[in-house]
Amino acid sequence: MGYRIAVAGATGNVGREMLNILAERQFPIEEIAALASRRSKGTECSFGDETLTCQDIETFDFSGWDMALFAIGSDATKTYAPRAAKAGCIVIDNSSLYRYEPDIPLIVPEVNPDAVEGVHKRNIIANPNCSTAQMVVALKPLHDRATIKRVVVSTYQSVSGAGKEGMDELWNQTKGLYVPGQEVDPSKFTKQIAFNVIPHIDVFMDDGSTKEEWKMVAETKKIVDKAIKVTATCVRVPVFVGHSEAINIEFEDFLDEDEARDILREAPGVLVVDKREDGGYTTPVECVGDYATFISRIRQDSTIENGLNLWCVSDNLRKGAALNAVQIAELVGRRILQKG
Ligand code: 11C
Repeated sequence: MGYRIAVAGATGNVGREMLNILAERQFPIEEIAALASRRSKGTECSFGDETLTCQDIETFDFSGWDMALFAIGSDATKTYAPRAAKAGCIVIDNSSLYRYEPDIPLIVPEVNPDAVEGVHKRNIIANPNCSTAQMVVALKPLHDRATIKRVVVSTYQSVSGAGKEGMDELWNQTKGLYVPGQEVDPSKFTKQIAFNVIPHIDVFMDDGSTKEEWKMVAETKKIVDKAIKVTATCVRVPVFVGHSEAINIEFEDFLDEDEARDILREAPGVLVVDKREDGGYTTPVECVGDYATFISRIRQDSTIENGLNLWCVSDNLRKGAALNAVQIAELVGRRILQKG
């Protein structure tokens, strides 16, 4: 006995990873459908040893399907998610469209699994932004022990967060810088990304922050605790996959760095790599393809009363998107549908 699962956006960076991870984790599947826009209808994609042929999402009938994992962007989601939900199919949506609506659960299974009960209201569950997902996995166990008051985070986000076009731009621009006449102007990014960093992800807000920064604030509050104050600076870096974050945390109570390390070692979804020696920490290239959120450089911040610093790295296409969506599907299976 298994589930009938659809993956919408199966030809994109995140949709492909959703199929890979469903296969890797041997999700109990009775039938699987790969969906894409009409333009990609007929495109083949891999699901374990099988090859799936993409169907047109516009004409797909969601009735009788248990869950649909969406990775198609907010505009298309607005059209198709309500249709799927109305047909009785639970939508797990990777776009930002529904994340901030009070009657839509926003879930990181290691952090707020009980929120899944809220699925009954609209049949839709939102998946958080990649930079939030990895951060809250690290924050939650520390918050449970010492109550977080404030977080100051700076991100170093890979170009795959901007999709395949972002990855192509980094690749082509880097090559082009060495070949006279083949220079590549910025198009997906606002400035040169090759050998550069850009302190701008998503649109600007009225207060001068960017939407990416705003998302980290709003989503951390919704997932972990609305009392936590967060201030973020989000930066695009010339890395293909893997987001990194330097996180400074101020607690209500004192938390010793050794105890924090022990707590994080036991925390679900976390892998601590923290040796105070050359190479004793994780970098993005080492986290690609992994499920874990890696934590390194755990140390006291002696400039405030109860402060800690840490370095947090994860595969943004996996824990930041596809893996978290599949974990939500597993949670829905265990707690709501109970068919597997
Ligand atoms: C980036 N975090 O790195 C973004 C991508 O709200 O799901 C994911 C955007 C989102 O560009």
